[in-house]
Amino acid sequence: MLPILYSFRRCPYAMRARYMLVLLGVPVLLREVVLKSKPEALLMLGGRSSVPQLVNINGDRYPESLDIIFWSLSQTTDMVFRDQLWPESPVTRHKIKAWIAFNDNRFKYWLDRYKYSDRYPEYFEGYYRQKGEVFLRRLEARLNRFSYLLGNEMTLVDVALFPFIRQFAAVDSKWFEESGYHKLKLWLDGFVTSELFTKGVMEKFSAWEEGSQNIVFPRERLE
Ligand SMILES: N[C@@H](CCC(=O)N[C@@H](CS)C(=O)NCC(=O)O)C(=O)O
Repeated sequence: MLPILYSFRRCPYAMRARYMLVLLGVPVLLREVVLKSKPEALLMLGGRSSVPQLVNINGDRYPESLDIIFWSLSQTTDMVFRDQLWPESPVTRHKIKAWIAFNDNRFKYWLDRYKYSDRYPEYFEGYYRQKGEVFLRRLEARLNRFSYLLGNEMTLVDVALFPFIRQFAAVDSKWFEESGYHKLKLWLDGFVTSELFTKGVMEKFSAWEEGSQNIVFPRERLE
């Protein structure tokens, strides 16, 4: 028996959780959810029914992407890699949390408005994009100094943020391609063009329903 992960392929929160599972080779049973018709098994957990959510074999519940990310770290035996992704230093940990909080609370707000500007007619799409670009500029400045956001090695902050930047870039990919965020484009490409992402994290599965065959995720360890 393996833990169960409720996921939605295109959700950036679910994407970052799945990325960690693939990166660390931590297996779960994946249940692909259709947000408009969530399965009874997910609703029956009670409380929030957002995805991703993980329920381990003891019935412990991890209701947020970050909970799942930290759970996946607790499952790996590769201590060197674990320490790289989530370094011991309290200062670094504080920075990682602060960047993720800014992304999830502030940037996501403008990302949603930029992506669905027709639903927020108070302003034009360009206005929302400019608001989001405040964050893009900060990321670009970091990446002008290092290959990753906190140095020359990937940490949790890179994993947690890239699915949101991917979404922002995809709203108007021509604009993003032609923009001056050169380092950010390279950083994002490094994630989204990797086999780990295209074949592992983004593998397509049919919606889960009671009685569906178990899907072990990730299917295989991808380097
Ligand atoms: N803070 C949550 C956010 C998860 C979230 O908002 N997921 C969206 C899909 S991207 C969702 O499930 N929306 C439907 C709902 O909230 O019922 C996390 O980090 O996991």
